[in-house]
Amino acid sequence: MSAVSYPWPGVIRRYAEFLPVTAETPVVTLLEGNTPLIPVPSFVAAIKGRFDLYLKYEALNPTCSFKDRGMTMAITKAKERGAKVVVCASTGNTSASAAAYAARAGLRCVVLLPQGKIAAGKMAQALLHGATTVSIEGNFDDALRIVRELGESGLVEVVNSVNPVRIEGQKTAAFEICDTLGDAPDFHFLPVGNAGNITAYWRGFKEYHAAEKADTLPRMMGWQAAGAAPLVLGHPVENPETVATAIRIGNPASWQGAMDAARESDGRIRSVTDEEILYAYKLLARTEGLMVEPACAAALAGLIHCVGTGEIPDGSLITATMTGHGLKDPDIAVKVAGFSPIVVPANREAVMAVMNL
Ligand code: AN7
Repeated sequence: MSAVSYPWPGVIRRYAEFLPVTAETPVVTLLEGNTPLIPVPSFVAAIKGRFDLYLKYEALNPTCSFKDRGMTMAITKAKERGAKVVVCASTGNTSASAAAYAARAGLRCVVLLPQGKIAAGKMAQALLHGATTVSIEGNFDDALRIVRELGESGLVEVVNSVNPVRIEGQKTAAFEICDTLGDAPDFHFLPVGNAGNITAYWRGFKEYHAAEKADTLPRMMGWQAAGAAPLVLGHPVENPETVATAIRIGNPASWQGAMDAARESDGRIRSVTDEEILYAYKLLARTEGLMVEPACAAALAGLIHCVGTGEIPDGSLITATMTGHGLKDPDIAVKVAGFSPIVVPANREAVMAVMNL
């Protein structure tokens, strides 16, 4: 094989000094990270904002979600420890990422998914990468409980974010935002489900600040779906429901991390309705040509909410994480688009007739 030079080495090698790895660690990477921070001025204009908004477009990771940042760490450490089998519970993205990185590493992967509540693309990923794919007759919280029990057996390596190295990998997204902007933003918006990511971002921003690579710290603004908002309600939700299946979680593992992030940063954790989520989802697609998962749109709906309440000072610098690609869930995209292809006979006149020129 001829030598190829990779300008981007993946998040572990890029940020090794901030991660629990050594020169001997057998890095398993798909060259995740280095995702674009995309300005979205038309979206801002449409929501009558007077600030700068950049979207950290995590859809461009190898398995099309932010989970790859934590998974490169989790699978690398599993390999380092000599594990043979990795296991996770998932609303879909964690399982897609675990399946892919396990395939890369030559490890067996078992994923536990809530039956009937996984977007089609995510299910396809787990199956194609060869993970043993188990549908639980229950929700994500049930699946995570079982995974924790399996972890206690010592026979398998748990790669959910209860495994602390997942959070370590995910914090690199905050580093990248600071590296791109030259400092931290004023506010960072993101969706919250199992609450690992908000925990990770806050850790990342704090570590970069402590290392004097950023002068400021952002206010952390986390958004749950109204039907799955345990952190807002202050107690677990037994039967979480939302169109944003990625964040259909009633008892987040990183509960304390999320609350600490909001409190320490003078941020907020609030909820938005499914209607608000789908409005923001469609508005971003129409104004900017960016397709994200409904879960991501919870963060955008939250921003729209804050424009309404006047909480965002004019001229603020805002970032928001778009955690996963809209193509993961084509069914909801087709539904929200609100129309079907127009079928016509195969001639120019017929096409002209429907063009309304
Ligand atoms: C697109 O895949 O929990 O608050 O099992 O897929 O760190 O959980 C996914 C979560 C946001 C919430 N956006 O992040 C899983 C899973 C998308 C997601 C979240 C998820 P956390």
